[in-house]
Amino acid sequence: MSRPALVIGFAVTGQAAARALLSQGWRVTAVDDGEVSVKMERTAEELGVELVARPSRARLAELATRAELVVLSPGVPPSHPVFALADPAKIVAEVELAFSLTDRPVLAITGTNGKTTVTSLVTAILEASGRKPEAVGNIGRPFIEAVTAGSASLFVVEVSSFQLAWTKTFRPAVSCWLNLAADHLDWHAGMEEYAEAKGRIWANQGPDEVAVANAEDPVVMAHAARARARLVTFGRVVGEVRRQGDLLVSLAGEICRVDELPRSLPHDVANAAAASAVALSAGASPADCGAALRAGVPMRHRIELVAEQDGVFWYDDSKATTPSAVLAALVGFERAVLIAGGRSKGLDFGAIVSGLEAERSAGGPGLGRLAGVVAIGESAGEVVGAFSRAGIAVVRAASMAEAVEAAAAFAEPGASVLLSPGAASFDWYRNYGERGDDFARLVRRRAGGRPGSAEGGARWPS
Ligand code: UMA
Repeated sequence: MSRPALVIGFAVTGQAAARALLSQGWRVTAVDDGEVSVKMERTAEELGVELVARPSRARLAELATRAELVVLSPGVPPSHPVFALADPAKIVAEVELAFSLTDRPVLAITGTNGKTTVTSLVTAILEASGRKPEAVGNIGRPFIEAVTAGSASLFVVEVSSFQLAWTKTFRPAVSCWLNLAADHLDWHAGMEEYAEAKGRIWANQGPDEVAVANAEDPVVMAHAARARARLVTFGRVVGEVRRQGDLLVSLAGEICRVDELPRSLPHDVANAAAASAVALSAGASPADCGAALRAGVPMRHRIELVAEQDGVFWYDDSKATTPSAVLAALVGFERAVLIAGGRSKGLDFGAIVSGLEAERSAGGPGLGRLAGVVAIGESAGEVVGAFSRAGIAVVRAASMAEAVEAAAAFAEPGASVLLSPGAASFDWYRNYGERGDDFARLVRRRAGGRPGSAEGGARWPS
């Protein structure tokens, strides 16, 4: 008789976890608290999974008590009733289950901003070094699917705080924590709990493993001091891998010239240094790092030029779902119209204003970078409040089409329009990709179908 497992959430990860469990001989029941589509029902039926839609507490209690293993999808919040109903020893995050099923090396990347970029860069560097890595996790393909159905020789896992919060044995060969800024405060109880969750990326490592930390982030470094793994640091100007004059350097030697990177905004340099620190720790050479970093990796929805019309450049930065990511993007523009807002994650848009004010105090253009702001989505009111208090012209738009028109009205020739929402997309869209695609489609239609020069390669601000 096969042992019963319960999967919480039956979308991308839940379905992959169910497949993996079935292949290991488990009997799988899945619950989903959201809208269960016909497609989900059909998948469950094909797999032989019992799918329970929106279970009552009593039904969930029955399933949780019966199950010998409870597997969490990454998006299951700490407030989910299963935590009160199941034996904590039986609860496992998908990332941990996947880790337990492979003996191939695992490298893990977490952080508030830049995770996907660094995961992609590390993968590209390892490819340049002749390895066969696969980028998995938050970036797209569930880790659990790749370990059971892939042929990679090692995994580069982009892992969110949601997943790390529940790990007990996750012990990557190299674990990197990029940075910490406010995010997911709708999910975590506060910044401290959010940082604790991220810090778990090092919790189970020992002296044979490597902890890669951002030397310029005090919270990251405070947690790194507690790590038992060998510490490797990176930063824009401080750390073992860092910028030194015109060069990106490491203790193992010179990596490349900074002006050889496809773009060299401060956060690009930090990401390149982080990716090099991880890849060097996993056996790549400085030359491998240089080769991959010079080539860059195409990143959709991250300050991606979608069109140029009448001297105005239109950029899709839909991936920026935190105010800190918006700020990192804005400092790359001399003059921009910002389109911001969406589903709130409990974050403060005022952080963009205070970040620009701080830049002004340090001699930069600061708020002068903003030609205007268009507020969208559920948090439009918060966006209006934050920017109008700072004396910036703000208008509200009720749809993306309206937002594009409003931004065009603000934009003088030579300026850029930047969709960089600083919030989640789920108020108007299914995900940030769909939001960016809709923006790009509307912009291109307005520009008469003339694509931006980014389509054949990157064209970046400054
Ligand atoms: N669900 C429940 N109960 C809950 C919460 C969710 O039943 O309390 C159900 C939903 O109704 C839905 C399913 O669970 O049917 C969704 O599961 P999920 O939210 O874990 O999402 P997946 O589709 O499995 O996608 C996840 C990651 N999503 C999250 O972490 C929220 C994807 O990251 C990842 O690409 C995918 O696994 C493959 O590994 C996306 C993301 O938004 C990009 N990540 C967050 C971010 O980047 O900020 C962390």
